[in-house]
Amino acid sequence: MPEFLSQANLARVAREVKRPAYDREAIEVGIVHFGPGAFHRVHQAWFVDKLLESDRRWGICEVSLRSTDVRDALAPQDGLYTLASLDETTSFQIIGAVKQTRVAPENPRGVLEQLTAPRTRVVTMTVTEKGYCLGPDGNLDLAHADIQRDLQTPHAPTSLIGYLVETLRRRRANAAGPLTIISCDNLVDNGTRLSRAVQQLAQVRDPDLARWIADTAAFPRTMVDSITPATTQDLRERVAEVLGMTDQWPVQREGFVQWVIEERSAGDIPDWPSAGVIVTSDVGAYDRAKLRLLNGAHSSLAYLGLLAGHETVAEAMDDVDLAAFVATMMKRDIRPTLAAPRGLDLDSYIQAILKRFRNPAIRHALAQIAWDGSQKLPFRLLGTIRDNLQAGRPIDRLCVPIAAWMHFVRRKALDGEQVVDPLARPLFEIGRSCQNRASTDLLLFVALEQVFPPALASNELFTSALTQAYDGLAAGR
Ligand code: CS2
Repeated sequence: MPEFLSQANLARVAREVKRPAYDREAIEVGIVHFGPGAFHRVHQAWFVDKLLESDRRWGICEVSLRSTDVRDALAPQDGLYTLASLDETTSFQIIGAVKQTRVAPENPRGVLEQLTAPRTRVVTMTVTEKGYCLGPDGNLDLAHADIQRDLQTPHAPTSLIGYLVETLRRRRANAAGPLTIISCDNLVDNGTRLSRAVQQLAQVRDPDLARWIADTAAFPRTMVDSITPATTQDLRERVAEVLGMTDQWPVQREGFVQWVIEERSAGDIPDWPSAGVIVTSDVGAYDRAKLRLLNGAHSSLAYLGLLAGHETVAEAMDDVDLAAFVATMMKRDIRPTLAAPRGLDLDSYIQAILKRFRNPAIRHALAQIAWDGSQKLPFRLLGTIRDNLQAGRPIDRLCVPIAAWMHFVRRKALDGEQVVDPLARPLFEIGRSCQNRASTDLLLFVALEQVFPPALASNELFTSALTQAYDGLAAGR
């Protein structure tokens, strides 16, 4: 029988692997996190692991809104897992910050109990763009099926927003103390959007509650960054060898990791800077620079790279023409839309990102980045296109990855496959109707109001640049 990673086996883990430098028994839960995916576990949980070395009040209770997978993997391991940092140097570390993982549909009461406990003072989340149930105008989509359900049974919520509103209502009733609620998703102005969505649901339930939330809760904006390829069988085997025992769900990331949080809180919060988190009033500039440069380039490499037959980001970067195209787009088309955050030189930032994309120690699948294009493109590329149109700057290059996404959808449909995306169904139908010509296909795509705001969809400069890009790619193959 192979040994499993667990609290009891921790002392037997190979010496070179870093272990929690604190007494796990003494940790209290102070943070509830929604969305216990790999990104959370390599990023926020890693920062909290450091924090716990000096302050034991901030252990994490993870909440999954749907899947039982992470809980099933981590519960037998007492919440312990391995983080592999793969870069110029390689290191392995056991993270001990996760005290428990709960699955909301199985145990909604337990989740609400934890959220309303006076010791819980911070709620964080990585639920991806679609988890916020926002409509195309950035407001809460009150017609969304989950939000409708939360309006019908507000005391037994389903969605993230439903949970937050119900939590705040109960905390108010029980005088459980204020909450700082931190979105860690790649959305422009994530905290502002989250705050608005919570306000809007609360307003429908009880305007008094909405006012109280506005007065007492804090929703700082954040920028999160660390490239995190999904866990593979290879990683599991490598970790087992290094540890000398089995870890059911190790996670991996590059060496670089950054978390910037807006200086805004309600009540007690961790001493974030002591764990290496940057706390600033200037988060918007970081956020925009990262989303537009890194994520915009990532999505571009994903769709163009897949069309060219590449599998990973590093492979796409080895394609000299593709790498040059993306670098030029970053420097000439994206950079002019950005104000540099204090202390960050944008030219060096671009070079550093390109170097990170070339990291030979990780295999980051383009197919993973291609997920959820309908949700990601508005933040990553369409905002830049809008700004350039307004400023009279060219948008031709920026339309190429948008056209590549359309071809990606078309090709998948041709193979009879749906893309991974909340709009998978309509995209499949559109893809099937495509004829590989802009004159017939573009209209089908730009009619998707969730992706293309009407003002952009009807902009002639946009449609003509997109036409050229789409037909150019169609002619290419
Ligand atoms: C990637 C991001 O999967 C994706 O869409 O662009 O997850 C990216 O790796 C992170 O935002 C980097 O911080």
